[in-house]
Amino acid sequence: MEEFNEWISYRKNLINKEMELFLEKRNNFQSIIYNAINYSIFAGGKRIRPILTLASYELFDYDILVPMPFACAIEMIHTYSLIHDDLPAMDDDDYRRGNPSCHKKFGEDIAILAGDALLNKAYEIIFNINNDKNISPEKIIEAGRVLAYASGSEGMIGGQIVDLHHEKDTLEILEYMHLHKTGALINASCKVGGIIGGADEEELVHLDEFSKNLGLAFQVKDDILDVEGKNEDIGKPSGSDIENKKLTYVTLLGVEKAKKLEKELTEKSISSLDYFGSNGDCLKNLANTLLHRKN
Ligand code: GRG
Repeated sequence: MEEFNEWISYRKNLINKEMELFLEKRNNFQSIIYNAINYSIFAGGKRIRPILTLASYELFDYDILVPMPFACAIEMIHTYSLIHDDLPAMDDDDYRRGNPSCHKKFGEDIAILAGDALLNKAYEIIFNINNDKNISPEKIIEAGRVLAYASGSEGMIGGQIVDLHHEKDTLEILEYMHLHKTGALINASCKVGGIIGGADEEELVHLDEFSKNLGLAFQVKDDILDVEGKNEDIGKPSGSDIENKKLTYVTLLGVEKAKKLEKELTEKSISSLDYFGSNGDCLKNLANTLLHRKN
């Protein structure tokens, strides 16, 4: 366990160092945007999506610096979505990652632009990948296409629309919403790692199955943590879903059934990795770590 925690920390530190380079502050007329971006990116965050990208790549190759630009780009897209999700026009959350949310610290105008800037930076990083990484242009385009689709109106934004503007009263619609809102980027994180690593069609199908079930399990856990998590662990007051009368797996199923569902989904996701033999062990450990996480 200790060894696996080190495995995670090593990757998390590398991701943070690379993002620092990509997001270096500028001393110019628009320096405030760099302050806001850095504030939100480095406020904390588990870095689950970029770690999934690296770990999916590691099914095929060991040099994790190769998929690193994609891993950083994915974390930037994730952070942009959190900044925008916290805005008064959306979820109206005052806290994120244990700190005042971006708009609380910098104002709504800067928060909107910080989110937009992170989204653009993500694709700038991808288009800037040069030959020293030895990734073929075809792979870069395919991975970029998968990421853009997953972040857009048929993916994460689609799920956000369902959350904001659709009646949510059944397990079916709840699952649809989360497969898109939370699941799409988790799914893309794994597929991008696989694509850059050279996965064939069948290998991508197994990664797809793994990450879809993992994404749902992740969301069920998020709902459970909203009820059972400690404020200092989850970085915001617990019970906000109930206070905001949100439909969640917990409000729909109750805590015990939600826990059972999370375990089943995690087990299902892990079984998709059997295809990769012992190469899948790190991703399996990661899925189990997420099942037991505190935030
Ligand atoms: C505004 C375009 C747009 C989309 C918003 C992802 C999303 C869509 C909103 C986030 C709302 C939310 C809290 C969803 C629950 C699951 C989730 C994505 C939690 C946050 O991800 P973590 O736990 O966060 O990986 P850290 O801070 O660790 O990176």
